[in-house]
Amino acid sequence: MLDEFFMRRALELAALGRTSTAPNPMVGCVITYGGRIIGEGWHQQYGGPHAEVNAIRSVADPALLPDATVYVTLEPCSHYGKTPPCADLLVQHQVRRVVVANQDPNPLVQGRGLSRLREAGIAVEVGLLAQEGAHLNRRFFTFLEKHRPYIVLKWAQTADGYLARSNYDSKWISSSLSRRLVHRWRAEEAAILVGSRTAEHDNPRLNVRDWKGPDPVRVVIDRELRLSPSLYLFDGTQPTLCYNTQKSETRPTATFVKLASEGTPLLVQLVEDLHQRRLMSLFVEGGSALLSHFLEAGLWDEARVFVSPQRFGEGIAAPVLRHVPYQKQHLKEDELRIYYPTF
Ligand code: AOF
Ligand code: ZN
Repeated sequence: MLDEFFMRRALELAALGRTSTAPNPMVGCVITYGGRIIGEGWHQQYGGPHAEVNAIRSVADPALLPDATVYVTLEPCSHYGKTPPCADLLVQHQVRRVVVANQDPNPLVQGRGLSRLREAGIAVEVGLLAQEGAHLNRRFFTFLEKHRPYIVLKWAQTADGYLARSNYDSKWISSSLSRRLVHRWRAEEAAILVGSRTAEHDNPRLNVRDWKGPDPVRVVIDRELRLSPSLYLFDGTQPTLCYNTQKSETRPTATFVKLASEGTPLLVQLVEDLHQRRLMSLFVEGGSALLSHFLEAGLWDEARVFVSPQRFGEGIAAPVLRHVPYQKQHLKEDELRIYYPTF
């Protein structure tokens, strides 16, 4: 019971790195002695010290460490990356016991951190709150295991299932509260994608304005390079990737990436390229055709759908997720449905 309590605290600490650790995982660490917390830390910043280092540093009396238990949400690393191995640090301090939620899928680690601790005579337990840990780091795990970004689809629809009116006017379907939440979500993903029709009709900025957090890399698909350079997307304020079938070229306003027009499906090529660029997650904001392509290709990990009480009676139909269970939340006027694929 106490173990679970401390691991929950470690997960809570890990989550503080939500917008600043990618493409690293979020990791939290709690150190206890005699059932009390004597140290805490988390991985705060990509490239910065790992959770265990921060937690050890926070301990006022290091003489207690040989009798301490360390709770860490991810297996302590065994490699020299931007920082020295955390497993070695815990061995040096001869801590008594280490409790871990998830094993690190990074090929440089993958169990080696755990063996190093065990070889040094430290008691090691793995798997406490593993589901919660895997959910927290679902982007990191998907990125390493599937070699593509974690894909979040998002749209807003009316109660009668429309995404937009027939003239593509889709402004103001969801409430202002829902739209603000979208800005928070944008800050949590590495990249944000729209199709060319949405880019043209909505002229979106795709940045984070109504929340505090980093702007994602903007991504647009424009096969024939027909989009106007005067769109906000090409204003040079944020890194922008424009996938097309015509040319590869780097400009101050955007990086153009040529994909093959035949063979491997375009979306598969796109997510493979994002993986190579180490963009760990992708937020897809529309339009309807693009969202449906991702759904049909089974290329998605989460769909967040706002359902507003409005009715349009006609228009562009929203994608349909048949027989996929969802979690429901109420947000002022709108209902938010979160779907996870069942395949
Ligand atoms: C840990 N504790 O807090 C984190 C770990 O380039 P580096 O040195 O920052 O290493 C990044 C890798 O280390 C990352 O891909 C993952 O495997 C592991 N992250 N490990 O022991 C931490 N953030
Ligand atoms: Zn480490």
